[in-house]
Formats: sequence, structure tokens, C-alpha cells
Amino acid sequence: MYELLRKDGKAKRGRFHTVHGTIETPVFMNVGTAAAIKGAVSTDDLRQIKTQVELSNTYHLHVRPGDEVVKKLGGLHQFMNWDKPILTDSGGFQVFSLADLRKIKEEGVHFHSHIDGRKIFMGPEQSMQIQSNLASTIAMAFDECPSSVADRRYMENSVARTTRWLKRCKDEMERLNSLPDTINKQQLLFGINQGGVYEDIRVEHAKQISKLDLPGYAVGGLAVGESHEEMYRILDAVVPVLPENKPTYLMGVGTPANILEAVDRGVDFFDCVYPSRNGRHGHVYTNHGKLNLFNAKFELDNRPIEEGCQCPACRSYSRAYIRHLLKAKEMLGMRLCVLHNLYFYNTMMEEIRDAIDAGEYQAYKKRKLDNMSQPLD
Ligand code: PRF
Ligand code: ZN
Repeated sequence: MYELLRKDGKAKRGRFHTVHGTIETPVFMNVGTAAAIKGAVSTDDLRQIKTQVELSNTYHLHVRPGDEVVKKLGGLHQFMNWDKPILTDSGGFQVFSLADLRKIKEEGVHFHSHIDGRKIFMGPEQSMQIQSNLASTIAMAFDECPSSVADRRYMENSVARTTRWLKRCKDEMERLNSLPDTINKQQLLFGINQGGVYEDIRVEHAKQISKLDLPGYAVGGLAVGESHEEMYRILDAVVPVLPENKPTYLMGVGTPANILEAVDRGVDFFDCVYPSRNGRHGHVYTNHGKLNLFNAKFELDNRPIEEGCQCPACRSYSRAYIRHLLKAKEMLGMRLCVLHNLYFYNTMMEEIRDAIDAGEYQAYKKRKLDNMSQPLD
């Protein structure tokens, strides 16, 4: 399924074959939590901005419109008109960050919906059933993402439970994939490494889950409040322990600089809300740093967001016009900013792949980081 095409230092250039097509890695997955990229971005738009993988969330779609509804409508691909790969996050992380009054037990998590307060129970089996109903390409394991300040004892117990949950996820996915009315009988399960900032717990956990021979592994529990240096230290320790011939996914990361550093440590998959969230606030990425299009200095600026950018915003509209739209609260303003930002991320991943192919990753990374830290105006 995963072809390791070449390495440049620890950076990996790969190809991940799925029933919904091939993913060229390293890849940035575009986040559409509730089966839509926020900012009025359609799947037609995604086809224009080099999106390879869309990411949605188990928890949100279970609460609304309901995974049974999505299943009746033919699964998530049909529902949102996207035929390329979709990765669904398991609900673990969202339950811990969004839901109220949660209680963690061995069987799973009891909590209240953040929409209507109703009681919900989700454990490994429920998460796999929901993801099977959604029929995503890749399902994530149901894990606990403990607080970045959790103490060692809490972390040891939590990680041990996450390992037991992973085995239950694997068994349940195998069962679901063999049922006659399952939409995607080749759904793939990725395991998730946890352990906070405790290197030894992380490494031991990574060794344990690697034995399960899953098609991919994620590093979870990072970018939750620790410093960037701590995140890189954990990646230095844990990525080499995960199987090299499988994709490694760093969950919820991050800034362009974070991605450049993580690729350098062997990470293949990324996702983050930054490009879409920043776009909705008029903050746009360029090769010379971020711009805030609300700034008065763009009032008469007739240039595109980024000279030479081939995104739908830059091909047709000026900074001045987009600034006006944002200030007038016209939806088109945020939409154009989101399209530009996702295009910026997707294009950076393409450049990263080309640089690894050419054996020039170090030079590329340095140039990109230097440029981004030097604003032009
Ligand atoms: N677990 C899951 N999803 C996640 C995370 C995690 O630890 C993170 C942490 N950055 C983001 N999304 N299941
Ligand atoms: Zn652009």
C-alpha cells in the first residue's frame, strides 16, 4: 500500500495507494470537520487547489447529520461529492476538546453533545462503526489525547488503555470490513502514538503498536501546548521507532515551519486548521511571511496576495479588493483567503516532494524558512 520512493536524510518521499486513488506524500490533508471546508469552499474548489485528501470528523458527523444518515446516502464520498481519499479522525480528540462532562472508562467515554447536550457513549467499537458508516478511506484509532501537563502516572495508565483500545479498534474494523452491507470493505485503520512529552513512554508505546502491523501510524498528543522544540524532540525519538515502510501522520500540525521540520524527521501526513482558520480572519500566507489583509496599507494595493500564485484568488483579484470584501463582511472575502491559504499549503507540499525527489530537501527547507521570515513590505 505504501511505496517508499526515496529518502533524503530522514525525509521520506512516498506513494500511498488506496481504493480512492493514490496519495503522493508528504501530503497536507485539507480539514473539513463537518464534511465541508469552512469558508464556503466546495469540493469543486478542492479539485482546483491541488487537494489530495479531505479530512472529516467522526464526532461531528455522528452528532449531525448522523452517520446512519450518511450511510443511507451512500457514504461520505457520495454525500459530499468527493471521490479522492478521505481520512476520518476517530472522535477521541474531539470528545476531549469539545464535549462537556466526559467520563473516561475502560469501555470508552461517556459525554454530552456540544450541540444539544444529549448523552453519548463512544468507545473503540462505536468509533469504528461510525467511521465504517461514513465509509472513509482511512479511519483513525479511538485514542485518548491526554493534556500536555498530565503527570507521568496518568500518562502511563492512559497510554496502556489507548493500546488496549487500539486492539479493539483493529478487531472491530476487521469484523466490519467483512460484513456484506459495509460500503468500503477496504477501509484502513491507522494507529495513534501517545505519551505526551515523556520520550520513554512514547518509544515503548510506538514499539507496542508497531507490532499490530497496521497500514499507517500517527503521532498524536502533540501541538497541544508544548513548545515547538519539545515537539521536535519527541519526533526525533519516536518517528524512527515507527515502521519506515508505512506512512507516519503528525496529527493537527501545523505552521509551514512545523511541517518543514517534521518532514525532515520523516513525517508523511499532516492536517491542520490554520490555513482555513487564518483565511477566515483575513490572514494569508505568502513566501515572505503572513499578511493581514485588514491592514490599511492594502487599501490601494492592486497586486495579488502573492505575485505568481496560480490560486483562484490571485489569478483574478487584488489585495485591495479582497480587503474591501473582508471589511464589508462579504463572504467572498474569506472564501478567497481560504482558497489561497489551502493552495499555499498544497503547493508547499508539492515543492517538498520535488525537493526530496531531487535530493535537495535541506537547501529547499532553508530557503523556504529564510524567505518566510523576511517580509517584503
Ligand atoms: N488524537 C486524535 N486526533 C487528533 C489528535 C490526537 O492526539 C491531535 C493532537 N494534535 C489532533 N487531532 N485522535
Ligand atoms: Zn494565491
